[in-house]
Amino acid sequence: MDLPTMEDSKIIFALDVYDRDTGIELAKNLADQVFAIKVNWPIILENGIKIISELSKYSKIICDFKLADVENTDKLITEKVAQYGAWGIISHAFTGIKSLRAVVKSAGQMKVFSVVSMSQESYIDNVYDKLVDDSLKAGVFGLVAPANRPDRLKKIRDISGDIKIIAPGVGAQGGNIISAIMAGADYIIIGRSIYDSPDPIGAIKKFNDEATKL
Ligand code: O7M
Repeated sequence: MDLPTMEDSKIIFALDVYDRDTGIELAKNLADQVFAIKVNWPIILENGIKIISELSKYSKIICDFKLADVENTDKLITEKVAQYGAWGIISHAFTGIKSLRAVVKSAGQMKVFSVVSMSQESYIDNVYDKLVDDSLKAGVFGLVAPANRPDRLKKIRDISGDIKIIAPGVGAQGGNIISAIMAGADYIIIGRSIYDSPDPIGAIKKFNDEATKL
């Protein structure tokens, strides 16, 4: 089935809601304005993993489970997620190359993204270059790096070649879409500024307009 997803949008919508009906409604209405939809634990904990298959009818779904365990556990989780039709899965990188390789190997058709730096200060700030290196060696499809820390994002772009970078932190966390794209982000992850807006479609359209001005 052809998904209505807009291939030239630079927005990945972070669907951080609990409620199934709200989530489905947002996915249906926004799918043709976004590159993909990212789901995190809130909607899974409330509704179970089958919600991934339901949401996949409307858009490419990236499962942001920030895997951070030993290789066998990461493998078990990744294989399970792959059964529900997700387009992508997100892993932490700080657990090391063994775990990252296990995720890549068990992901099947899913694209793997690894977190190499966060939108708030964290202990991985000191090792982002090693995390990029391990991620590239493990063969991930893309990296997660902060849109609201453009200097950091630029450093990550500079050592990452042309691998895809998806970047959270625009809007509610203070980041700006234009500086993030200029610093090297391919896609911008946005949640609250869209789903908390009285007009989520209008909010996404504004972000799309901003992004395509460049
Ligand atoms: O726009 P927001 O702040 O409402 O949502 C941002 C989303 O990006 C939300 O789903 C977070 O879990 C996620 N995120 C961060 O905010 N910071 C990070 O460092 C990493 C992520 C993320 O997406 O990791 C994969």
